[in-house]
Amino acid sequence: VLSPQDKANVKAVWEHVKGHEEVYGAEALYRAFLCDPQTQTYFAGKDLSENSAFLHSHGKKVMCALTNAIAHIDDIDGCMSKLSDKHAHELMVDPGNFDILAHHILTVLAMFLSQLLTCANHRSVDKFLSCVKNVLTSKYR
Ligand code: ZNH
Repeated sequence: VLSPQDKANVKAVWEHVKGHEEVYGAEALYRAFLCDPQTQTYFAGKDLSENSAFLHSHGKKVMCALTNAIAHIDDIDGCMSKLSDKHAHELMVDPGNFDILAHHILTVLAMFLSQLLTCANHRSVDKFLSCVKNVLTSKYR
């Protein structure tokens, strides 16, 4: 559960992510696909090479979904409900992959926003990404 302080920390960090969703998202996906090749299996037929159009468009979608979740941080469940259906019933992504992607998103935040990613902020964003994972994997049977 996110404390009021966690929510404030996540929002403070995300003020600096807004507007950069595409670049940060593409970098996080690129790293996930490179370091953890099993994540590629869900993207058969897509161009996953560095800076590909797909990495940019999909990275933007994923990060903008997080921006939206942070705008509705008291109702992450509600605002990600449709996305949760899609991941559970259509995409069927193994839940372990969410931890992998979260790790690479945090790495990218550390790269681009170094001083802002204090221990406290890192921990709060980590908790937030784990809430998102719980929502996106909650409808699995
Ligand atoms: Zn996911 C899709 C988000 C994780 C896989 N995604 C997607 C989208 C979004 C997202 C927004 C779009 C939708 C529509 O269009 O309708 N994701 C997300 C988030 C997360 C995720 C936020 C966390 C953080 N995913 C994930 C993972 C994986 C995935 C981990 C694996 C690895 N997704 C996916 C796929 C898809 C998606 C496969 C589809 C793509 C295409 O285009 O086809």
